[in-house]
Amino acid sequence: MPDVVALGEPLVEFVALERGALGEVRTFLRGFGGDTANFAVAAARLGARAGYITRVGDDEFGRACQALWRQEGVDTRGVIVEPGGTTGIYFIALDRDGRHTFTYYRAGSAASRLRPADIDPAYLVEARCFHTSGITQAISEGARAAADEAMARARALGVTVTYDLNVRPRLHPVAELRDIVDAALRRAHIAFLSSEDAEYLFPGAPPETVMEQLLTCGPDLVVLKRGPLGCLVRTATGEVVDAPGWPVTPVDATGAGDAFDAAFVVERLRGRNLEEAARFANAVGALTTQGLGAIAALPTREAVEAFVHRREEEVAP
Ligand code: KDG
Repeated sequence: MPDVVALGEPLVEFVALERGALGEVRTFLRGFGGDTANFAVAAARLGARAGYITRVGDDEFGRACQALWRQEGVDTRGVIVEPGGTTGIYFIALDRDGRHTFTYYRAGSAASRLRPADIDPAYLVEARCFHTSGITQAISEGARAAADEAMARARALGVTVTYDLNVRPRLHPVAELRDIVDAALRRAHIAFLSSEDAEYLFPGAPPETVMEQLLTCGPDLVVLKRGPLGCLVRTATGEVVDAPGWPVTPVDATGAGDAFDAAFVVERLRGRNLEEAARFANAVGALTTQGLGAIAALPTREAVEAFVHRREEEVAP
């Protein structure tokens, strides 16, 4: 029975192996991504029982995704295989500083045909945490309805609901996004967002203001991911945690935010306090930037513990 269940769209990933404009690149590394799929695999690698709800095509890429989840121990009872459907793909172009640009080929994908009837309450009720994202809400009307329905159902069933705004400006105009986020935050217990998400939604606003604003919609806590600076956590009861990042030289930050979310959730489910969960999640985020692509770079619990131990020894007198 999964402890954490995620809902959204998996993507097959092609990371450019040469720096520069996508149109110029000749060689790519095939991997896997999709923010909520990254979350599910990250949780599994950290030792949680994870499950995934989605639709994939009965194409080569849909089969490859399913093989990956089986290999990673992610429960696939919530995966619907759509006859004649296609599985979305995306390309990652990297500039010289490791900054990435995504190009998607996902319109009309099997996952974009997700709908509320795909959510089985009997599956949700087994979980301790349900996770979805702004990307899931952005891919189609049906997927948004499925995400909204699943969040409402999970909450009513007493399951902790976590939601990452994961703003992708190309998928959402900002005006529409504010309403969607407000509604999602009324259903979520924990909201995650990045500094880029905050800047898009509340241009120029300081982090505290953004977090307070989001808390007024109803979540118990908001986590602001600040990349190398670490993260800020604020609760509805006024607790604040500022957990510094772990300095690393990034190769590709794709998936780091999703891995952070999974780590934070898994650590909370293991009974860690906010500070411990934030510190561990920062380490997981940092390690995920050390390899190319989203899922390929997700660390195991052993790798995170070894990293933290090494860093602690380096600073010990
Ligand atoms: O967070 C990483 C994801 O953005 C990436 O894996 C691709 O899901 C993706 C998206 O829609 O951008």
